[in-house]
Amino acid sequence: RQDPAVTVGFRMEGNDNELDGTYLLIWTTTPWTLPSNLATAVHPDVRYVVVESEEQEGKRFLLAEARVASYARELGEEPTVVGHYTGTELLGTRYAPPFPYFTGHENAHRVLSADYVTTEDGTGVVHIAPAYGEEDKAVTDAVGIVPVTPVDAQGKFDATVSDYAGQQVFDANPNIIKDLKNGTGSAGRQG
Ligand code: VAL
Repeated sequence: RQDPAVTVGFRMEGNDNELDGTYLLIWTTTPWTLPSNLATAVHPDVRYVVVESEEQEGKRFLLAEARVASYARELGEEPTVVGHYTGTELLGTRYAPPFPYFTGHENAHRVLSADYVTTEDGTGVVHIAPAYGEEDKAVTDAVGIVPVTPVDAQGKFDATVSDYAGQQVFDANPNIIKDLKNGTGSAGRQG
């Protein structure tokens, strides 16, 4: 079965700088891994921008400069660029996870560096769930983040992920997408 791709904004906070309140845009083809998010990754040499979007009620979003045009439908044809960063400048930035199940997990929910991040698709920012991706795990191992594994041997969420407990991950996908859309973080895009 195929997973639907989705773009989601993670709210940056706790940085005491101008990035707080901006939504870090990630793109993933496995929405069911979002409850297990423990980090995000950028490429150190990629150029990122913060854009302010009238289409999104003046909210600010961070993504690779090279990917802004691909999001014209959601962010507008020419969203106002309010900040420029290299990936390196973003390293260590904190954000709130998309779901609250693993809030406070040690060393988690920061922007990390990964050389495999590209600007070929998505946003140039990778959602990291180490239990469900080999490359993801290498990145979190390097900074001492212990993976979380809230899916049982039958492919169902366990009680840790209370809202979807007992749901098969592929059945949970549409529910997760719907819940993220109702929150403030989503850029409201599928595909
Ligand atoms: N990093 C992958 C993704 O963005 C998974 C394995 C979490 O879909």
